[in-house]
Amino acid sequence: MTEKRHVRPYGDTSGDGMVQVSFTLPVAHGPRAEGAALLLANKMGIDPAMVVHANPIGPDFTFFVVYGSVTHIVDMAEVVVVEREYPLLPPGEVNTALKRLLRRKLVVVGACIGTDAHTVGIDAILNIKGFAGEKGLEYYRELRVVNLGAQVAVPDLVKRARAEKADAVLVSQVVTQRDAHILNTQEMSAAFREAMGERRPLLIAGGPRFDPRMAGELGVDRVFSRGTTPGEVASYLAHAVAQKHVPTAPDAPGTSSAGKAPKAPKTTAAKKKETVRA
Ligand code: B12
Repeated sequence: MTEKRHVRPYGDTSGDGMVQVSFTLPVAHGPRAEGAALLLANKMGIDPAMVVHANPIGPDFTFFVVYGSVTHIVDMAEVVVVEREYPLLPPGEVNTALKRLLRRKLVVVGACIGTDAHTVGIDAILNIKGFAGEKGLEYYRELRVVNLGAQVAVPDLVKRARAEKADAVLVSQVVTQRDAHILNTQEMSAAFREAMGERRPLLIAGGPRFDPRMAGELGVDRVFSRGTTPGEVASYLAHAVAQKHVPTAPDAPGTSSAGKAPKAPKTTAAKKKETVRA
């Protein structure tokens, strides 16, 4: 099917613009709170809007669900996404590629940094049991995975990554309050640059609220967002190592095979129907 150039949300009928949004206002539950919710919805371009759910959250707050027709139209020619620039490989092909390129195992160190204790996401990528029917990186014969778990301080991560001679460091950030995910990741990438310069490992950040376009802002080589599968990450690692393409001696001291940043992923004004996950 050919993609339409201009699109609006679909609710009951094609292009009717119907959307549903939820939010909380610091206003006591009641008619004034509902009026405020409708006013906000109108200002967001939802007109007409209906409050379909309003629930008090304590004495001074109200949670809303508002349904209505949004006035905006999306021009698909203006959509910018990160395109995956590498092929998705099955585990056997990732192993073969890494073995051919490195002649030793690729070392991956993973952690949740800062105060973040949400380990389910990074475990989904690293643990052998994996995610969405795919085995995690621990399953890959040519990967050695060190999972440091939750609430790892950046200096400890850098120290451990150096001790393990990490080729790639994978950090997870789930909590986004006060932009903690951004600030923690920037602190991490700056610390690796300061400690290791050009010999730093490949830096990969992941979490549900990251946008794959944020790699430059975060100072990392690649960003993975919600729904990422281990196979996508393993394929990226193989690709990044191939980009560097310099085979190293087995376990040579201080070698960091994937350390050089690969080219930033291409962004493109979308010819695609939806954002392609990194
Ligand atoms: C489980 C959970 C917890 C558990 C965590 C247990 C654990 N060991 O992980 C517990 C109960 C400890 C917890 C605590 C808290 N939580 Co909590 N938690 C959740 C919950 C329900 C699910 C998260 C999850 O496991 N998702 C499943 C995994 C598989 O998905 P994922 O993390 O997105 O990971 C995928 C991708 O993002 C990606 N990915 C993630 N990391 C990485 C890393 C790399 C390198 C790569 C490549 C990919 C990648 O790959 C994964 C697979 O696709 C979410 C709500 C929700 N439904 O998402 C809230 C949520 C994340 N928690 C939240 C909050 C606020 C908290 C607390 C602050 C609550 C409190 N007041 O105490 C504390 C914080 C504790 C701390 N210090 O971090 C908020 C965060 C809000 C925000 N904007 O920051 C959420 C969104 C709930 C909410 N709606 O309010 N939480």
